[in-house]
Amino acid sequence: MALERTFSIIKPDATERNLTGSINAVIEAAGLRVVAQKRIQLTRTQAETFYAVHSARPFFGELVDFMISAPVVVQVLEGENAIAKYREVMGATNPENAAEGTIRKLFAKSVGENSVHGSDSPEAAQVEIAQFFAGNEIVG
Ligand code: RTP
Ligand code: MG
Repeated sequence: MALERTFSIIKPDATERNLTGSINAVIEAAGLRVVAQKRIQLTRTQAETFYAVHSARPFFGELVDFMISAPVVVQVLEGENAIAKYREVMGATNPENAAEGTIRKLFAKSVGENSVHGSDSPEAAQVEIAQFFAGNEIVG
């Protein structure tokens, strides 16, 4: 099976609690490789663009406020079946429903402040990676 890439964000609730390394340890233990990574402060416009698909949802304003409330770590992860594998490693959106050992079960605070984002399709991965990384910033 070919190597695949997915886009990840370590969200503000996790960076605030100094959990970047702990989350990366779970990612790496699952066989995914961090091939690009940077810590940034999202602007409101960047957060709105990133979550534009949810702009009509009642939680959109709260989501954008949360995503700009502290720095995030944006990442590209590479591995076999990386998109589906990372969704599995993240766990369910609501940590109350997340399986044991998943990042959200281990670290998430709530359905909103749930520690990580991962792309949900190859099309989304491509768009999301391109929003934050130039090709020469990704080293596989
Ligand atoms: P993500 O896009 O961040 O990887 O999360 P996801 O696919 O598991 O969940 P999605 O349905 O795409 O929702 C995006 C993010 O919006 C926040 N959310 N808040 N208050 C709420 O009911 C609610 N529902 C979703 C979460 O931060 C979720 O990850
Ligand atoms: Mg999503």
